[in-house]
Order: sequence, then C-alpha cells, then structure tokens
Amino acid sequence: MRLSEKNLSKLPATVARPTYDRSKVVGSIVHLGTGAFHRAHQAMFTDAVLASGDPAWGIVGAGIISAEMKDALGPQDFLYALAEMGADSEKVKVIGSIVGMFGGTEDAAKLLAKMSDVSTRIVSMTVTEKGYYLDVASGKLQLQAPAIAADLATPATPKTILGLIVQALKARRAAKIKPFTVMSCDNLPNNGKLAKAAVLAFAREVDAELAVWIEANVRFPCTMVDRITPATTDADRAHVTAAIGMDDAWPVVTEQFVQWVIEDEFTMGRPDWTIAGAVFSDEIERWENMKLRCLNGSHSTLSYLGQLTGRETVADAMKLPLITEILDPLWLEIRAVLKAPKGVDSAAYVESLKQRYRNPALKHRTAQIASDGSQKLPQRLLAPLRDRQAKGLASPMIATAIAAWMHFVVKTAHTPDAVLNDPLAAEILAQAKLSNEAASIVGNLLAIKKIFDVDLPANAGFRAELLGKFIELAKNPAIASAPQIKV
Ligand code: CS2
Repeated sequence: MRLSEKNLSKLPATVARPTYDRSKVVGSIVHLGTGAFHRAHQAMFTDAVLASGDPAWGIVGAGIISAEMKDALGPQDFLYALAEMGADSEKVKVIGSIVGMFGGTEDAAKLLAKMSDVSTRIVSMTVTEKGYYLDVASGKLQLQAPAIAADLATPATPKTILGLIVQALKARRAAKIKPFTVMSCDNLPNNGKLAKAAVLAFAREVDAELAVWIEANVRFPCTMVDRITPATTDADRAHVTAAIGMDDAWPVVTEQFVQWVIEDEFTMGRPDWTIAGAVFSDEIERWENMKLRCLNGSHSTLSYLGQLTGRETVADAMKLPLITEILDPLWLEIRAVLKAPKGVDSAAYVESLKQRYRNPALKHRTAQIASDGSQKLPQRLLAPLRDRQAKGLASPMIATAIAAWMHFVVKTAHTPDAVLNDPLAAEILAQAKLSNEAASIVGNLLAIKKIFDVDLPANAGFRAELLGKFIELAKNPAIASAPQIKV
C-alpha cells in the first residue's frame, strides 16, 4: 500500500495528517529545490497554515536539476511523512502543503509559465550555497559558469534559478502583473541581499531596464532557517514505512527542533507562518550570524574532524573528547565577536546545539556536511576570523578548523577513487597535490582566492597560526591525515 490521498484514512491513529481539503488549496508559492530540508521546514510551517483554515498558500515544488522528487512524490499525491526524532521520542506526521511539482529541465517551460502567472505570489528557494552562482569571496556573479552562460545565451528557456526568476519577472512586468517576492531559505549571510545581488547581476546582462524595475519593485526578504535534516537513507524509508504502515518513496527524517526567523518584506502578502512558531524580525542579520557561525561553523569543523577520525555521524563525533575539546573553545572564539539578537543568550544557544548534535536518533553523516567546503568556510568560519583579526585577536581554534579542512582535502587528494564534493574540487585538489611539505600545502591551499581572498594569505601572523595547527593535527595519532604529509 502506498501513501496517497485515498489511503490517508488508513494511517495509524498516531500519525498526524492533513485534515483540510487539499483540492481547495491554491498553489501560490513556487519553491525551487524541494529537498529534505525544505520538506522538514517551510513545507511543515505552511502545512500548519493550511490546517488553520487558510487555503491560499499551497506550495508547488520544483526540482531544478532532476525530476527525481516529482517522480517519487507524484504517485502519492505529493504527500510524504515527516518523522521528527528526539533522543527518546518520535512524532510522525504526513504533510500536505505541496500540491504540485515540476521536475528537471524537461519541465522548465511549465515551471516558467507558473512563475509568470498571477497565481504565484512567492518564489522561495533552497538550492544550497552554490545555486546562487556567486563568487564567495568577491560576491560577483559567475558569468563564466556554464549554466549561467547558457541561460544568458538563451534567456527565454532558462534552467538556473537566476534565469527562471529574471525571465518570469520580465514576463510579469510585460503583462503588468505584480512581481512575486523572492525568498531565499539557504544558509547564507544576508541571504535575501545575496539573492537580490545575484538576480540583479543576471538581469543587468539581459536587460538593464528590467534590472532597474526589479530593484525598485521586487522584495527579497532575508531569512534564518534552521532544522538539522540529514539526507534520507534506505534505513529511514524502512523505518517510516513501519511507522505509517504504508510505503512512502521519499519520507523525511528530521529533529524535533525547528526555527525560522524572517524579515517581513513581501510584495503580494504572505502566510501567517507564526502559527507554527516562525518569527518575523527586523534583527535578521544577528539571527543569521548566530546560526551560521555557532551552528554551521561548528558543524563544518566537526565534520572535517569526524572525517579524519573515522566518525561517520555527528552524534558519534560528539563522543570523541578530541572533537569536543576543539569545539568548546571554538565556540568561545566565535561568541567573543558575535552580536546576538536582543534578549538571546548565545551561551545557552550553544548548549542547546550540543544537545541537538548528540541526538542519537539522527544519523547525520559527517561526509554530507563536509561537502562544498569552499562555499561554506567563508561565512561560517572566515567571517568570525576576520572580525577577530580586526580586533587584534588570535584565533587558534578557527585556525584548527581550517587546518582540519586542509587535512581533509589533502587526504582526499591522495586517496585513490576518493571524490571531493565541491564545485571548486579541481582547483582544490590540484593545489593540495602540489607539495607534500606542510608549510607549502598550507600556503598553496591558502592561495585559493575564491575561498580565502587576498587578505588571509597576506597575513603572516595568521599563516603561522594556521601552519602550527596544521602540524599539530598531522602529529596527532588520533587524526588519520594523508601519510604523505611531511612536517
Ligand atoms: C549543515 C546544515 O550540511 C551542512 O552544511 O551544516 O545543513 C545544517 O544541518 C542546517 O543548516 C541546520 O539548520
């Protein structure tokens, strides 16, 4: 038996389900990147809005690259089970807020038509850091990236989020339809401002007047999104099937904690997501920085150290004193230059992170978090590092974190068949293999401007600090770095 509208009544009583009439729900939010995170987060908040009796805000999901999710959820009326796992309790609910889906480039024309239609009031996205095609260090649009170059060559048939958004806004402007709100839900600082910068840079290449109109009329609220949601595994599928008594091709397993802080800037209205606990705030930058630096910064650190110590999951990595002895002082370094939102105690925030990381019910793979380091390090770790440098403070623990990333990439470079998941993989691996000598490795990797810009390699004090930590990790018998490294 497969999860579907018709089988909802056969779910066990313990499983919550949509009680609203899904046929009345209007698909007014188009979401680009309907992966596990979106389905654990925004779709869950939106489900609560629909359940409260407001049918105006359904989600039409879109896979940008592939039709995989549409193919999985289509036969089950886009319903899926969300398992919220605590250390000793579990809640399972079926989410009904996704009412349609487009999948992959073959649906791009239909997706564009929907985005151009007046029924679409919000276009939101979770496409990860690299989906914005912005050079992390300079903030410039990557005009040479093949997907961007292709969309610029044929703007009427876009395949990237930037091409789609700009083309849909162009059509709306021509038809005198109000522009939708563009809402980024990615882990980037000032994600709305970055989304705006990327969209405007793309629009300027297409039509300068359109860019001016977008700048004046479109809103790009910033958001802080938080819910630890590992990629779904086959074990998760089996677990959820047992819990709901029927098959779900792509359930989501997440934690019980969830947080969403949003800047209240919308062109065509918005759902009342506060019903499920979202917060509208004008202190969004502080919220984003606290989350990106304390959570994501420590997550990345822990994942590289976990990868070097054979710890497959975050919960396992948290059991290793070597790792917690690095994380605790790392958090102190980060918090010392952090402006927390008013009334929020960042020490208590960090304590709650430790509990979340230790959740044994979540099998969050360190390999997953360790991916795309080039896109993650700047905002997670290099930003607090620069803030400390501006105050003349040394940062031995942030240096340790960066050294751990360096060991991770060097090890990957020297391990046959190992793959580095990173859009800059070719450049990083080439730099990592240039020399086996510690000081040269550190210098060569630090020379990647797209990650470290020019200030960090030029800072002699920081170079020495980083090299010291790189050597310290190399000499630590618990760290399995590449045997080739000569210290
Ligand atoms: C993680 C995030 O994979 C990663 O880089 O740090 O996905 C993290 O789990 C979420 O931001 C938590 O909200």
